[in-house]
Amino acid sequence: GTLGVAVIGTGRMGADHVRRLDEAISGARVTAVVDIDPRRAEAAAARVDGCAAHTDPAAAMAAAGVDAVLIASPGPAHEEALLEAFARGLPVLCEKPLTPDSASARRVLDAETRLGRRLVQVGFMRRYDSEYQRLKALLDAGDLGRALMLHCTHRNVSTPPGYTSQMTINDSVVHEIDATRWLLGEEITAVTVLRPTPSSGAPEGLSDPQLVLFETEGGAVVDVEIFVNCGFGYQVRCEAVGEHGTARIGDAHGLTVQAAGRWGGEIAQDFVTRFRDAYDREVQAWVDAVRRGGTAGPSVWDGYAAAVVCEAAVRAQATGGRVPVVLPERPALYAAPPR
Ligand code: ISE
Repeated sequence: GTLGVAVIGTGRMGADHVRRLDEAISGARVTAVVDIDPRRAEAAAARVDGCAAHTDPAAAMAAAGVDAVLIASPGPAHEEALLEAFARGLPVLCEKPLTPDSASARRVLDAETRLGRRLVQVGFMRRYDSEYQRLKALLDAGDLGRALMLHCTHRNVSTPPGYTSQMTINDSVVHEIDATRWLLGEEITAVTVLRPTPSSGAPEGLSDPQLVLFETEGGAVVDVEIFVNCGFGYQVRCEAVGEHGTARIGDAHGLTVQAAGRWGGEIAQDFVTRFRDAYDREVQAWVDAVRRGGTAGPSVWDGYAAAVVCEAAVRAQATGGRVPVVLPERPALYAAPPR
């Protein structure tokens, strides 16, 4: 039957997911929404027929007609919601980051391991972007030989008030952490962060841009330019350098116009636009897997590993040095590819 989904958190991503589930996804229906702000919850619920508004995640999960949970609240609220969903055996799509630090991510990992079955897909949506998927297929096919380096660019127009240098890692670079692990099929083993003199367009106290370097198990090196107040657009690019050639995605050459002696195109202004298709495919894949009784996509292990790398990166940022990443052994639950 149709999957009844409770959406927890109706901020920017949560509200977009409510709209997505309502308009673009087949096989699911939003039956409940939750927000600590009752007016915001009511406003989101009013958009969907038969959708109830709640302020308490546990009450929403206990409500009739709720078969699965989409967590889109701020990161610090994720752990409690995840543990509540585990207690009820409800499948979850959890927006990134899984949790804000490795200790809490570890508690979630241990809880799911004790449960003995995977209930969570983590919202690393780049894995569902068609360009990323083509790059991954090309690397897996081996035509470029072994991947030696990735050059990544991650730019945002501007940051909201309160955005800190640590958030550039935990909220933004976390995507390159997951993309690196996924594209190369290897864990990250060390992180270094370089901080050029900040742009005059950056808010006081924010290190922007930064250059983040990862080393991987197989000896690949990855550089990430993170520039979150670039002012001109939202850009995510990745070039893989292999032994026999290179491949590059994210140039957004969908449409170029040549007129009046110039050529050019548009640059997206935000991630909701740039990754719209990826979000659609991500949520549809989740709904399909859950309706088949399974789980798919990035796991709690992926969310945990990303949290450990983020912590190392924040330390590297503060010390200016190279910080090794130490991961425990991957539990058997996460060894096999999910159904
Ligand atoms: C935001 O939270 C995201 O997840 C976006 O994908 C990322 O590009 C942006 O920098 C983050 O703030």
